Amino acid sequence: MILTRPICMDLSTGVLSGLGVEEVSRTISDLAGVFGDEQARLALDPTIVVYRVQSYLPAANGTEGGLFWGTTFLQPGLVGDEYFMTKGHFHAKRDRGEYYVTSSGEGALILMDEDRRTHFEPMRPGSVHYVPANTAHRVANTGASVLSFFACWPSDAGHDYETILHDGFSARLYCDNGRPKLVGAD
Ligand code: M6P
Ligand code: ZN
Repeated sequence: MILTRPICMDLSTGVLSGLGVEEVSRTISDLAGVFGDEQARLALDPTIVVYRVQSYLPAANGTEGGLFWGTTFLQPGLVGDEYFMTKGHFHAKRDRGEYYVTSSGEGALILMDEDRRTHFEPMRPGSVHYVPANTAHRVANTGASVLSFFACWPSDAGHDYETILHDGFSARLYCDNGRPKLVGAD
């Protein structure tokens, strides 16, 4: 028996609506240890919302074979010279991949493999990004407006934030004379 109902998505803004859509916000105060310049983070208003995630999780978390759907809305801004970005994670089940599709704005998908090799893919409306298994992923907003992107990931992937909080990515994306520059990559 099918127990789910369709939800709605505004294709231009990424906004999700309907029964079962959940939302979380990440403020400057939630992002301790994420940016390279902790003093610059502490100097900002802690209540600033850096990003919001709407998600539709029609299967129980951990279900093998199910899929989750979500939209992330990432504000433009800087912490020091580093672009506002998501926390970033590996999947707890490392062999699970994910798709990201940009709906609005400009950004960068930063990917790091398990050998700590980091690179980024520019994000623009319509760009489709495959996040392979065993790959940490985070998104930075490199533009002047909200960056929104859809994501689809397996319901048993899970989020491993601890590895990134502890070891970080091997490179950070800075604003260098108005342009993104990945610093620390091989
Ligand atoms: C995408 C998906 C979500 C993730 C969100 C924010 O929507 O990958 O699973 O939660 O981005 O990223 P993070 O959890 O790293 O803050
Ligand atoms: Zn993921």
